[in-house]
This record gives sequence, C-alpha cells and structure tokens, in this order.
Amino acid sequence: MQKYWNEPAERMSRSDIEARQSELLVKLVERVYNNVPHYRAKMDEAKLKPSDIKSIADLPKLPFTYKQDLRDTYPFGMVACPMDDIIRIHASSGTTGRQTVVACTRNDIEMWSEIVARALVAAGASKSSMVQVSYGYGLFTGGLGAHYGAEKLGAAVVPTSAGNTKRQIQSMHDFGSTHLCCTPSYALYIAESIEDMGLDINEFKLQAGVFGAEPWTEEMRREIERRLHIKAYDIYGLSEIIGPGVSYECEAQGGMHINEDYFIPEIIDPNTGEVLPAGSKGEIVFTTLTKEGLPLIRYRTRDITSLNYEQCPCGRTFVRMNKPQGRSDDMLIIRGVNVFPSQVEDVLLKMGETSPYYMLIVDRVGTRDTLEIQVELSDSMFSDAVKGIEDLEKKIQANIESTLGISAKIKLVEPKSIQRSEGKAVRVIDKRKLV
Ligand code: DLL
Repeated sequence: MQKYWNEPAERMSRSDIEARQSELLVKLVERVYNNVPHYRAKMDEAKLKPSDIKSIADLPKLPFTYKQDLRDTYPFGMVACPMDDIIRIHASSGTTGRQTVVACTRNDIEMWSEIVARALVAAGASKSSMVQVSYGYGLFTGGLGAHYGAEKLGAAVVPTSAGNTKRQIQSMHDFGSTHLCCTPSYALYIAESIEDMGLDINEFKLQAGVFGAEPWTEEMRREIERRLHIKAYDIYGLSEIIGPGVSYECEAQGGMHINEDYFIPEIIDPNTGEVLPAGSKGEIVFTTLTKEGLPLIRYRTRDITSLNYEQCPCGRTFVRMNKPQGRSDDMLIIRGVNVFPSQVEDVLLKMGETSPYYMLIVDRVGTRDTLEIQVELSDSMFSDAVKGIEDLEKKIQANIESTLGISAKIKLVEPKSIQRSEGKAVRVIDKRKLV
C-alpha cells in the first residue's frame, strides 16, 4: 500500500521546512505589501517595511488578520492578483454576519488538490480507491476540495454531495465505494440510515472515511468506526486558508499533520495575542505561504488547539495539531463556566446508554443562565419504564456536573426527534442571543 502521496515533502527535515518557510515568507510579505492596500496600510501603521521581515523569526512582528478584515473588504478587496487569474470563488457562511469570500488561482487549486491527495493517501486511499464525496458541493469548500484531491490521486470519484441519504447509501453499496468523505455527524447519520434500511454493513466495501469540518470527539470516532466497520480519519481546514486539507490525520490517528510547506501555524493567547511556547493550548493562527488569490498573514482562526512536535510513528515530519476542541466563538459561557458542546458529546458517548444525538438549550431566567440538555433515547431504552428513564436522567446530570462543573437539566427525548445533519451539525440553541 502506498504510504505517502509526496514523500519528499511530507518527510522534509525541520531545518528544510524552516528554510522554505523563511524564503517564502519574505516573498509573501513583499507581494502583499505591493498588491493589497489593506496589508500596506496595516504594515505602515505598525511602522514595518517588507525588508524588516527576513525569516520566520520575524513573523510575530506582523499584524494579525481577522475575519472582520475580509468582511470590511468584501467581496474581493484583499485579492492579491489580477481578477483575470482567479478561476474559483468559495465562501464561508459562518454563523453570524456577512459571508466571507475567497478566490483561488489555478496554482492555488493545484496546491489544494495536492494537500487533499496527501490526506486521502494517509487514510489508506490509492489510485484504485473509489471515493464518495458526501460533503456539500457549492460555495462550501468540502465537496469540491475533496473532489479535486481524489481526482489528483487518480481514484474514482463518486460526487454524491450531501443529502438524498437513502439514494447515496444505495450508490455506496452498489458501486462499492471504499472511502467516504463527509462531516462526522453525517457519517453517523449514514450509519443509522443503513441500519434503518435493513442493509448489512458487511455487504459494503467501505474501508475508511475522511471526516472534518466540525469538532468531533474520540468517542464519536469509535462510534463511527464501530457502526460503519471502517477507520475514521480527521481532516481540518477553513475556507479562508484554502478549505479541507490544511492538516490531516495519518494511520497513527494521533493529531493532524499540518502541511507546513504551505502554511505556518502559530499558537497564541487569544486574549493578548502573545505567541505561546510549544505544546501550549491556545488559538491557532495560520500564514499561507504560496497562496496567490487570497494570501493571509497571521489569520486568526478562533480554533482552540495545541501543537505536537514529537516524531510521529508514521514518519511524516510535519507538526501535528490536536483535535480542535471548538471555536472560541462557539464556546458557551454559562453562569461563568466555559462550556464546549463537544464536552457534552464526550460524556454521553462514554456512558454509552443513549443515542449520540443531543441539543443544548441555553436560556436566561431573570439574571440566571439555564442549561437544558436534550438527549435522544436509543430505541431499546425508549421502551423501558419511566423509572429507568428518570434514573438515567439523574446519572447523566451527575456526569455532566462532574465533567463540566455546571448543573444542567437533562431531558431525554424520543428516538429520532433531534434533527439529523447532512453538513455541519447544529448542537446549540442559545436563546440568550435571540433577545
Ligand atoms: O469546514 C473546510 C473543511 C471542509 C474542513 C471539509 C474539513 C473537511 P469552513 O466552512 O470555513 O471550512 O469552516 C472552518 O470549521 O475554523 C473549524 O472551526 C471547523 N473545522 C474544520 N475542520 C475541523 C475538524 C471547512 N477536523 C471551521 N475538527 C474551522 C474541528 C473543524 N473543527
């Protein structure tokens, strides 16, 4: 089996990585200073000239770039090349505010296909694989990103996009798809639908899945692996940087290798902006080294994670980022306690007594925040006596309280009553924000 897609790149020495990054950073800063008024203004304000940036050691001198900068220059104000060289537009809807638009040149698309091909090979795919792309196609980068990577690899692509779940399961079964690309929550919904359709998972040829676009826990990975009889790999990315493939998991399944030949990661304190020492947890910030359409310098992702520079058993030398726990702007602050929805998922899946579907409903009564967690019962539990249900609610409540440090009202709800997702799952209704 092919182990790497691009061994010279994926196993570059640390000194070669840093030399390449320094060389490209110098050129990047020069290019954006000359071509993008926004960057020129920001650098002038910080009294920086391109010649002040001589290597990656100078990176912390440069100002951060925020999502708001992209909104302020909407739609194409930060494009760094002639619009004639742009061959693709994508956008990220985000949860609030105006969508952010990104524009790619042919070289950008080529780089993106390359990094997704690396991710697919790391997940065991090859030219002989059949890759079903069940991320949504369109302005969202998931569908087309996975599609181009799989084509570059030379695999056969089944471009089902998200949705039409029964029909896509039929295609997966009849065509013999070996790899599935979609969000982890959709993978779980597909598993559930296969069971509901009365199909036998052993009659499928599925071997592995490459799942991302939303936070998911180790427990969720095990659940997907168990129900679909596959290996489930994580993939990370964001539209502004390029889309899926910024980092990818290998057979060690212990963090995602960042494609450091194209992106420089930094971990910073989200409040002070200070760069944190290796291994610390904080907000991950990326600088794109080769992007032509929309190069970004020190882009604030809001994703909270840490970096691991230890040698990976797979032989890749790129640093690994741990699973992002959630975004700093998705983090709920309930009665002063920081809560990530993924922590609730962790508790439920560890207990294994309910389905993995849940919804957090946050509200405010007077001046007090309230948290209700609706958890869907599994079919077998649903037929149980009321007493059993009350006991289970109490047990979940106690586990949530000891893990999250906050008390919550638990409400067990009927099987299949919580909305399933075909893309990124929505797991929070924050009524406090609605008023
Ligand atoms: O979600 C790109 C993507 C598509 C990645 C398909 C992976 C697979 P956006 O819609 O711009 O782009 O959303 C980016 O999603 O900042 C993270 O908060 C979150 N995210 C993406 N991948 C992961 C992951 C795509 N593996 C935002 N784990 C990012 C946790 C993830 N969160």
